[in-house]
Amino acid sequence: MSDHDKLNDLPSRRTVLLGAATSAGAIIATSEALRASTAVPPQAAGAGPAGLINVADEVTTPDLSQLPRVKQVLVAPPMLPAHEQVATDEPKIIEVTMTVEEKLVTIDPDNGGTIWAFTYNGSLPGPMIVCHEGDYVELTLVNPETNMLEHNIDFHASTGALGGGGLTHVLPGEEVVLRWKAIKPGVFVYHCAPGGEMIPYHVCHGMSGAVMVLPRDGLKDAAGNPLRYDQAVYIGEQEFYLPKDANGDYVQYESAGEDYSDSLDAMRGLIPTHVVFNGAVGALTGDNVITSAVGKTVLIIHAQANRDTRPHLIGGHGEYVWESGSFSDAPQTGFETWFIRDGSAGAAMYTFKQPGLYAYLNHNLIEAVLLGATAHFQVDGTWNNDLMEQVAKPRPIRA
Ligand SMILES: [Cu+2]
Repeated sequence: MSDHDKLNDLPSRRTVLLGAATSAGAIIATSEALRASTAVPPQAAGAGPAGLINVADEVTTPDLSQLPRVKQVLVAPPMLPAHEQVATDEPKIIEVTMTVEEKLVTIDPDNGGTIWAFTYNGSLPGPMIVCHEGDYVELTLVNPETNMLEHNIDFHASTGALGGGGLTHVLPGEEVVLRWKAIKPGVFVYHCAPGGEMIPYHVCHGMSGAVMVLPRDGLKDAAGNPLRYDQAVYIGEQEFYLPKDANGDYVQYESAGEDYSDSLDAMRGLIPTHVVFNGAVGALTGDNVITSAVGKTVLIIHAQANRDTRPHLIGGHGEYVWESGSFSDAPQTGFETWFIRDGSAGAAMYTFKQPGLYAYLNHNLIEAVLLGATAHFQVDGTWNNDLMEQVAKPRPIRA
């Protein structure tokens, strides 16, 4: 099929959204499947929780009118929003806004790999939300009229209603407001989950992010001693399955959703073309290197919504690791490589002891080196020969 034919075969946005039966591409078929499979009305929030399947008739409504409200300004990874490690006040309602942007993103600058990504606030992955246990997160999720597809959000940090997925379906031109209480401290994934095949399609187009729920009194080791960080870094690992043409070149598409059928075919093979940190090969290396210094303690939050990964800091260690992401549990210590299960986030803390370049990567080295899952830390400081010294430079072998 030529590009021209492809375009002519694309359904209009309205028919896509309504799932109308037309001559149609795969998106329409899936949109219909979506409506049938989710069994959750898109406007559930407007009708109240009772509009959902299997929700109790009786609703307990708390009085939150006395709680302070704070707007959290979200930022793109690897940054985190400004936050306190130890809460200095009582629980509050944290207001955040995320706008869905469907946008053409370059995943692989060297080889022409692009994707019409689905993003929260335009970044891959979506921005991190930070709160404390007992706070409420109140999200306004905006799906602008200019978008093509329906989206929602499933917060693994939340409790009930498909993680909010059942209450947050928004069509282009709609917004929805969801509030959930952070009762579980830890780091967690969030992701889009519109239903059926659209779930992996959206997640594998970048639509995931992370939440950090800190204990009110901050992080602690197994003995209860405080653990504090000087800097926090948010690594969102995502894998992509970019369709290729008969020549092995990445296919370029004209609009969001046009790659639907090709993408599902590529995903069924379970072999990603790219495994990257923060949206692109090289997003955290070279000019984008993360800087630190000897003596600084860094907390690295690593999220992966769809695939297992094995973070490793070359030249350093996971001194404290919350491998499951739960801050209810004491961190384990002394990891060489740790494991992040798909659909979860974990956190590791390390204090730099030696200057130089550190690679932080997925220690499946094929994924790190050939597919992109590598970040770099450039650490300033004074070299300590007690820890390591090149005793003799490379020289001819002596007899
Ligand atoms: Cu989505």
